[in-house]
Amino acid sequence: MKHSKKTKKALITGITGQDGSYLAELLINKGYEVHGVVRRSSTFNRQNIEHIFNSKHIYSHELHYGDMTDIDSLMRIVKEVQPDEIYNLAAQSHVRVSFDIPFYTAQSDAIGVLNLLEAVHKLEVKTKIYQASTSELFSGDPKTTPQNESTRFHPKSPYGVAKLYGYEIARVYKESYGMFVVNGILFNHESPRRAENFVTRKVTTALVEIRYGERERLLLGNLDAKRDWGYAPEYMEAAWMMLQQKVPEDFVIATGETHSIRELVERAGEILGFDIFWKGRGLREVGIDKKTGKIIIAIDPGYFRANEVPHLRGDASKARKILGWKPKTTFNELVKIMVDADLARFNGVKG
Ligand code: NAP
Ligand code: G4F
Repeated sequence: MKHSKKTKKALITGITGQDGSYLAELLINKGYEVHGVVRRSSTFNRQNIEHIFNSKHIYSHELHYGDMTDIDSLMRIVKEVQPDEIYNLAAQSHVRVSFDIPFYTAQSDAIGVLNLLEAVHKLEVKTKIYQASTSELFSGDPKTTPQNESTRFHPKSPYGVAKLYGYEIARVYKESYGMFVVNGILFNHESPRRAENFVTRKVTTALVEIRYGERERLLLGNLDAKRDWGYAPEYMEAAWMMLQQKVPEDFVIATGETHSIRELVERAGEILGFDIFWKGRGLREVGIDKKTGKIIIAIDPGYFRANEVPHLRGDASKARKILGWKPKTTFNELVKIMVDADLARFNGVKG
């Protein structure tokens, strides 16, 4: 890939993840030279970015081995790339898993942010930095919805607390050293590239398999939790917009709509021709397909969390006003996009 001298350079940590892959596409389309931090793993996990970097060539010039927990690697990469913009998307991003590995989550999601900020500060590289903050900073108490940039933080998980440190240390480096650092407080955003252990993708992949007789049942945790789900590529556009501002400011990015896990299951089921009704309560609740009378959803307490954020609904009016950003894809459209993609994948494999 040849690049002119004036081409802007971006460095994306977490480039192999859902958001990183969409952001890389977006920036390349805008004419950026895009670099990414990748981790070494024993099995190749670059399916989200293979089409961008042809990354089977392990020594791609744009992909740099590093880790958020290893400041030495971050200093080497920042020094070599000299980026105009850094998007810090890398994180142990699973809330439930953060209860199992709280120390590692703190290392990657809290100290990792400090490592990156300190690398940029020490190297005196003039760059703008985007920090991937989250609606998991909020308590999710229904009395505090909709949540905006002024809503009090009260995280409920090791993940949320680690991200709160990332949020605050980003602010401290901005205020102390005049660095351009912004926090994007993004509410849940999903896509066909979402990993299968997040609830949206878990539901869409499982219901497709049930529909085709490949499995009998989907086991879920808390069906009552409510989330504000948007479409991931649109949220990465917002992240880019935040770094194009003259003054660094934090923004909430959300749709303003909220839906329960139960509604998510019903909507995905409807697209696949199921007519699901619910029976029983608590751990005994089941989802039954009216047409066949079969139980296709059941509860597994293993998917419950030690502490839950029950109700998220964001207020993105600041982003609408200052960035001119607003969501385009509705909840129903999002679920349809994801079910259709899983159907295509399923039929591709089978066909
Ligand atoms: P994701 O799909 O889980 O991707 C996470 C990325 O971080 C992967 O590329 C992963 O690399 C990398 N990573 C994890 N630990 C790392 C470490 N120690 N060093 C270097 N890289 C590491 O997450 P996502 O959904 O794209 O989310 C992107 C960011 O936004 C995350 O920080 C997440 O916490 C935050 N966020 C997400 C949402 C959402 O709804 N998606 C909402 C708010 C905030 P491997 O591929 O090697 O594992
Ligand atoms: O899909 P989830 O695992 O996403 P969660 O916990 O909201 O976190 C995601 O969004 C955050 C932004 O708010 C990000 F910061 C974070 O990185 C991640 O991307 O769970 C959504 C809801 C939860 O209330 C959970 O208890 O679904 C509920 N749920 C019910 N059954 C389940 C399941 N979640 C998962 N993963 N698996 C279940 O079986």
